[in-house]
This record gives sequence, structure tokens and C-alpha cells, in this order.
Amino acid sequence: MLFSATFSAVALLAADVAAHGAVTSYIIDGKTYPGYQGFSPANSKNVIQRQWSDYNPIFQCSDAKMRCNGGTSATMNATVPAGGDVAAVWQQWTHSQGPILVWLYKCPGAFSSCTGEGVGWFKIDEAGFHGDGVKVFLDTEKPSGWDIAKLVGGGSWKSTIPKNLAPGNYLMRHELIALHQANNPQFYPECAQIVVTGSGTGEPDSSYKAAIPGYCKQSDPNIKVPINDHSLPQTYKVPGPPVWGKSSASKARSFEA
Ligand SMILES: *[C@@H]1O[C@H](CO)[C@@H](O)[C@H](O)[C@H]1NC(C)=O
Ligand SMILES: [Cu+2]
Repeated sequence: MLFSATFSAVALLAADVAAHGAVTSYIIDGKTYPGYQGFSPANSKNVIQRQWSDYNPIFQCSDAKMRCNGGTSATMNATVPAGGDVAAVWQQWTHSQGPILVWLYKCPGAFSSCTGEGVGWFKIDEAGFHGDGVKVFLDTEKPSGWDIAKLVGGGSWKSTIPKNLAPGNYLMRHELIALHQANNPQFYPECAQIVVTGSGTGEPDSSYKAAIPGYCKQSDPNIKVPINDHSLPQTYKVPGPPVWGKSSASKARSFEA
């Protein structure tokens, strides 16, 4: 048992946060970018992910921390061509029910002045529930019909930047909503700064856009979910506006454990 003081402290912190999770790294167009490690003091200051204050879940749709887990800036950014892939990696994730939402927001200028305010967020990817029968709505009843269950224990979710998306500076927001506690959702969002390149001209119209916070209400049926009530019909629609810019070719999903 010859642990150094530093090692023990890190191990304790890791144990402390194990119940929840964050995007711990990104694989963008084949290159790995570390995510933010929100310990105190932070041990990964220079990353593309906006720096948040804690791992704790957000419990209210209206919380200001919904935008980027409270993070307002990052020192780095990553370049990705339109049509390229971004995989978000959750080194530790433990909840098996709920949707995955992937959002973009076009910054009017530099990242340093990009707040993510207003009705400018749009989804480029999402995943929800595709199980059937009454025995798959809870993860204690295997198999889970939720795609989020594939992230448990260290998985990743890969999304394609729409091929026709206009180039620019974008915030990319990965959001997991954990629904394992009946009627008491937990939100886990973080944002990365990405520079999209290419000659695309596409931009979603207002029917695809929402404000964050603002896209959901606490009483929405896909937010307040009585997950353990097997007498209810088990369909689930991912919250927020429709997904924009997804070609049928890019619909195939891939997971990396
Ligand atoms: C992206 O990062 C590079 C390198 O740090 C920096 O020079 C550039 O200004 C950043 N881009 C934006 C839009 O902030
Ligand atoms: Cu948790």
C-alpha cells in the first residue's frame, strides 16, 4: 500500500465523482483532444472544452448552468471540416436511461465573446429509446432499450458535422439527460469550441432553433418521466427541436467502448 500523497488525492477525487460523468475527451476528425477535468485545482486548463465548476447534475431545465454546465470559456479550439466526425468520450458514465442530444451554436465572432445566448442552438444528432415491451424501460431489466446505456463504463458517441453547414466558430454541446429517478431528471451538458471549415452555406431556419436554457420545461412529458411505471405506454420523444442537416447516409451510429 505505498501510495504517494498525490496518487491518493487523485484516487479520492476520482471516487468522489464516479457517480456522474462528463465528456472527458473528444476525437475530432481522428485527433484526440482532452476534455476539462474539473477538479480543484483543475489539472487540464488548456483544453477545447468550456470549464465548468463541478460534476453535479443539473436538476432544472431553467438553470443557467444548462447552457454549458456553467462554463463560459476555454483556451483552445479544434478544427473540423463540415462532413467530419466528432466523437465525445465519457470515461465514466453510470446511468442507463435517458436521451443523448448533440447541439451546435454559431458564434457571431471570436470564442472569447461567444456567450451562447439567444435562440441560436440547433441539434445535429440525438438518440433516445428504441426498446419494446414492458421489461426494458429500466436498466435493472436488461437489455436496456436506451442508446445512452452503451456509454456506461466508458463509451463514446460519434456525430457527423452536417456536410453543408456554413463554416464558422461553433459551440458544440453534448448533453446527456439521466432519467433513472422517476420524475426527477438530471442534466449533464458540456460545450466544446470547434471551428468548422469548408464551403457549405447551410444554416438552420428558426424552426430548428432554441434557446438554452429554454428548450424544455420541467413538466414536459419527455423531461418528467415516470420511468418505473410499467403501466404507461413506453414511447419516448427526445426533447427540443427536430435534428437539422442529417443525411440518411450519416444516420448510421457507431460506439467505441
Ligand atoms: C483558435 O485557437 C487558436 C490557437 O490557440 C487561436 O489562434 C485562434 O484565435 C482561436 N480561434 C478563435 C476563433 O478563437
Ligand atoms: Cu450521476
